[in-house]
Amino acid sequence: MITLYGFGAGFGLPEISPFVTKTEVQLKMAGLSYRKQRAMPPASPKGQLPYIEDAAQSIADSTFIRAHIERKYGFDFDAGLDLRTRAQAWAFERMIEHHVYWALIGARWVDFENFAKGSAHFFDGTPEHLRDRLREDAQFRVAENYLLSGLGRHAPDDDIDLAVRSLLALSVQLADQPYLMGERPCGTDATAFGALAGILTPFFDSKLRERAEEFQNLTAYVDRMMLQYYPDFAWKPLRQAA
Ligand SMILES: N[C@@H](CCC(=O)N[C@@H](CS)C(=O)NCC(=O)O)C(=O)O
Repeated sequence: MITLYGFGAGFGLPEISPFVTKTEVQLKMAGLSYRKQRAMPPASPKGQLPYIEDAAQSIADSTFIRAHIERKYGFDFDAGLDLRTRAQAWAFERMIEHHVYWALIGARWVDFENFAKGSAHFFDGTPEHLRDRLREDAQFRVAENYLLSGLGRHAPDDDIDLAVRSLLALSVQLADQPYLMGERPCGTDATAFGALAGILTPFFDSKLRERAEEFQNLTAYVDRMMLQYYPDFAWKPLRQAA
């Protein structure tokens, strides 16, 4: 059986990491049974989560895991899509992973209040005399990556404006379809769901979340996908809880 290594539930989400969520949803889409185990990034062959173990193989990186599933289990995540639509799905995935994701990271890690209530707790189990230092180092490293992503170089709120343009592109593409590329879920739906749910979780207050909530087809999409792939999870976006 496949073992999926991820962070686990938290921050009002069934899985903290958008990339682990992508892989978990793709395992569900492919109908493969798996067990899930908590891990931290240094345990992964590429230093990031997710990674999986499948028989004697260890595979890291959500896109390589997808390729492994397609090759080994003969499951085509984009079945029914023609070549042009597959190319578009790939382009949307790159936009989500290399642009929208970094806006989410900015809101979670660079914003001090959100960091304190969220990712800072990753270090709760570390020796007390090292804890603050480890937290600071980790936040500094992520803030540096945010800068290198390009988004972190802009004036406050300009980064959000740019990210919202990508959310608009997703919203326009989704339109009133059930899934991004039409009537059936495809591989990129797992990616979009992971990132959008990560932004929309009410656990964090952010301008990014507020702006994302304005796209009603995206919020409804996340609600639908949550119900479909995590039916037992108590998803409580604020707009419903109110
Ligand atoms: N390209 C990777 C990205 C994975 C990724 O960024 N994972 C984050 C968690 S969401 C991580 O492990 N970050 C720790 C680090 O970069 O040190 C994938 O698709 O799996």
